[in-house]
Amino acid sequence: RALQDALLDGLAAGEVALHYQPQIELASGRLRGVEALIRWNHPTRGLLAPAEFLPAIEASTLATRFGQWCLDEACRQAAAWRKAGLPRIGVAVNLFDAQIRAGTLAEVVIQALARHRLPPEILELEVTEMIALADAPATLEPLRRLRALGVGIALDDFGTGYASLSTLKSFPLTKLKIDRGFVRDVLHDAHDATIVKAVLDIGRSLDLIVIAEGIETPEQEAALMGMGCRYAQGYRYGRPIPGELLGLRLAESG
Ligand code: G
Ligand code: G
Ligand code: MN
Ligand code: NA
Repeated sequence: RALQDALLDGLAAGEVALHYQPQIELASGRLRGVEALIRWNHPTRGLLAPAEFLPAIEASTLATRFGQWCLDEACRQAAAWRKAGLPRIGVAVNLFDAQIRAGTLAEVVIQALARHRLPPEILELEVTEMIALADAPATLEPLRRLRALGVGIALDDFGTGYASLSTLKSFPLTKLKIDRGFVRDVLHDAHDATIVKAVLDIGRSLDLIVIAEGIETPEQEAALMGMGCRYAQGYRYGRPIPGELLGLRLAESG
């Protein structure tokens, strides 16, 4: 309760922010998109990562409120980059499970896009396997509707949960994100390498984009490229940074 009150106060006081992590097209090295990641500039404790406060949001009615804020803030930032004439990139926003269960997701997303005059194609929603598993009509309908408008749908941390291949087929997906747990030891662990190859195969078969998360070294990058992976995200290409700084990087990337 205390943490939740503090979070609401922090949100009202402008202490909550989104940072943006680059997503790269490996062949060209170009910045193609960013993932928005929530941060809390706590007045006394400093910059807090999601692990320290996200559980308090997920376990409460705050999820729809913060989820809506994230969508609006990411759209505001994307519109600001566009107005500044910067190269056009996609913006991925993580969803809370509760945002989908709330039943208003499609309206919330459509309104955020309209408010900032953005085409649906620039937005991507990241969902977890837990969401994808609950393949109830109430979950699928809003995502299908958004997908039909052109919004991208990425399955986050793929491989760590229980999404079945038939779920993948019926779910309105555009992208698989290979969990960084499989990327970390891909050079030394034959099982991890096999899993990464399998995900890339599934992506090819189902016509989904596959992006590897957590790439930190040139060796990991080379291994993933050798397996046919075309997109990557990780500290090798940049940590999550504030929107103004990401804008400077976009300007340099011309
Ligand atoms: O950088 P990192 O510590 O930023 O993020 C940890 C986890 O927190 C991510 O895996 C992601 O699932 C979750 N997360 C980060 N930002 C958001 C957000 O804005 N909304 C939701 N729902 N989850 C987020
Ligand atoms: O939504 P998701 O769970 O995928 O959030 C990504 C998380 O992974 C964030 O916490 C982000 O800071 C973290 N992350 C991104 N790139 C790297 C990386 O190269 N190495 C490590 N260790 N963590 C990363
Ligand atoms: Mn994510
Ligand atoms: Na992830």
